[in-house]
Amino acid sequence: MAAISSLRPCSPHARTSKIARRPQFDWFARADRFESRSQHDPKRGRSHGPKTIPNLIEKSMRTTHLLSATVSLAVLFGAVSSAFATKHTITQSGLAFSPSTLTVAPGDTVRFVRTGGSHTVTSGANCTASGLFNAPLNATSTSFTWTVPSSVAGTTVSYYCIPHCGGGMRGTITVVAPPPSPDIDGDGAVNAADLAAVLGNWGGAGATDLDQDGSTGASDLAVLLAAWTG
Ligand SMILES: [Ca+2]
Ligand SMILES: [Ca+2]
Ligand SMILES: [Cu+2]
Repeated sequence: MAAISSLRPCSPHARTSKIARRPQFDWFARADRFESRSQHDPKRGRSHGPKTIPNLIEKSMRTTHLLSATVSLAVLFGAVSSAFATKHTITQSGLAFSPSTLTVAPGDTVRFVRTGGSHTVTSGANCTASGLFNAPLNATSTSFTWTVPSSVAGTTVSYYCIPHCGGGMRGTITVVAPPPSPDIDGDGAVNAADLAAVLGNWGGAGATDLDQDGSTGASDLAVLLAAWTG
C-alpha cells in the first residue's frame, strides 16, 4: 500500500514546507523570494523562469517524483504477477523437520532453517537420494532455500537428513498441480477471447477460476491481465 500512497502527485506546498523545515539552507529561502519576484513579472512566466539553483532543483525533483511513480507502478505490477508464490519455512527441530508435511505450489519457495546440530536436507524417499536437492544444515550453512520447480507439480517430494534418516528425520512436500492457464481457450495468446470466457463465467468455477479460489471473479481478472499478450 506504500506503493500506492507514493503515487500521489507532487505538491508544491509539500515542497515548500519541506524546505521551510530546513533552516540551515538559508540560500533556499532567499532564492525562493527571488523566484516569487520573477513570477510577478508578467513577461517572465514560471515555466520560463531563470536557471536559478532552486529552479534546477525543482526540475530535478519533478523528475524524481515521476521516476518514483514509475518505479511504484513497476513494483505494483511485479506484486500482481508474483502474488501466488508463497514462501514456506521448515525448521529443523532436534532430529525432526517441522512441519514434516507441507503442501506447496510450483514457484513457491521452501526455506529450511537450522536450529542446531549438523544435518542435511536431501531429497529422496527411504533414505535414498533422488538428486533433486541436497544441502547441508550446519553451523556454516544455516539455511537452504528450494524453489519448487514446475517439473514436480502434482507429485510428492520426499526428503531426509542423511545422518539421522534411520532415526526418522524425514519429511514430505506435496506439490499441487499447476493452476489453470490464463490462455483459457488454448490458442497460444491471452487476449479478448479469454477475457470473454472469464466474464462469461463470472461467479462460476472451472477453467476460468484462474486462482482456484472456487469462483471466477476480480482476482481471476487480475491474473488474466497480468498474463495479457494481446
Ligand atoms: Ca487464448
Ligand atoms: Ca477465482
Ligand atoms: Cu539430522
